[in-house]
Amino acid sequence: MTSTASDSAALAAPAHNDAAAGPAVALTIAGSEATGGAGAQADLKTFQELGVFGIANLTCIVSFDPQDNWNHRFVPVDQQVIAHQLEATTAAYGAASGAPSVLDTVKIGMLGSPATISTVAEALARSAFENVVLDPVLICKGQEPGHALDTDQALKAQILPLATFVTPNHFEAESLSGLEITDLESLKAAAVRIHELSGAAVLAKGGVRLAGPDAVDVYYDGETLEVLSAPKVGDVAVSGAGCSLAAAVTAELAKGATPLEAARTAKTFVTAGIRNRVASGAPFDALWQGGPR
Ligand code: PXL
Repeated sequence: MTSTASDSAALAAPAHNDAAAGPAVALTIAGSEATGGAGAQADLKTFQELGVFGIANLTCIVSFDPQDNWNHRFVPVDQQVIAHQLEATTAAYGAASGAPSVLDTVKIGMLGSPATISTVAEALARSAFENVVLDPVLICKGQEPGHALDTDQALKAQILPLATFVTPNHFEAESLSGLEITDLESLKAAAVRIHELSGAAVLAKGGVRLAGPDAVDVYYDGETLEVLSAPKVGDVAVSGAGCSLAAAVTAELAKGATPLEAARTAKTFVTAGIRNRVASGAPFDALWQGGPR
């Protein structure tokens, strides 16, 4: 089935929350991005905005360097500390607590090193998450390329097979699929290929990278292929758009939405956040998660 959805779809209210049981709960395993545009900060703001109790376990701390073209200064969190955060979170909210598990949905953002990928993969293997949303952050501006290659390979080998939903951007979709993406047809082919490789639902983002008046993304889950399209807002990517899109998918899945519903709501959420973006002294604006309000 092929269809086209526009951003006119209303944002879903957090209808899946059970008032007696409290809000849905979601975990993000992600890096801190100090200026608040991207990373765990964007994820938590998105969760809150969509009515989901958010938890962040930090993998690294990224501080842009205004003296060096805003490249990323990247500091990993100690492996033991990452493992401890995951232990605390799954003990408190997961099946390990003895109480009914309320945490069955996790988002994975920037991991940043092969060591962190192994630590997270081991923790995920011990837990039974129903929804594992992977934002396959492959490149961090300013990272040493050899190091980034190791990280890419480890992510593909150890985390991609665990994912139930993947949200690659243009560059990441080319890297994961091995295909060159120049237009909507090649974006569709890449989404299909990444599904075949991972078994996950795929939301491949063309964003501002494909020519034309619209920001076009492709959803594919093995049965349904849907093009999600919204008029472009400017030609420059906005900080936090990718993180917020994947976080919105995560929040919706945590509330019980289907993957396709989650993708549609996330697209609408991010489009509104880009329209209402926040300018700063950095050369890129940041998405405002309160945009739909
Ligand atoms: O937008 C990708 C991203 C994810 N996570 C962290 C980041 C960035 C980009 O800056 O810093 C921590």
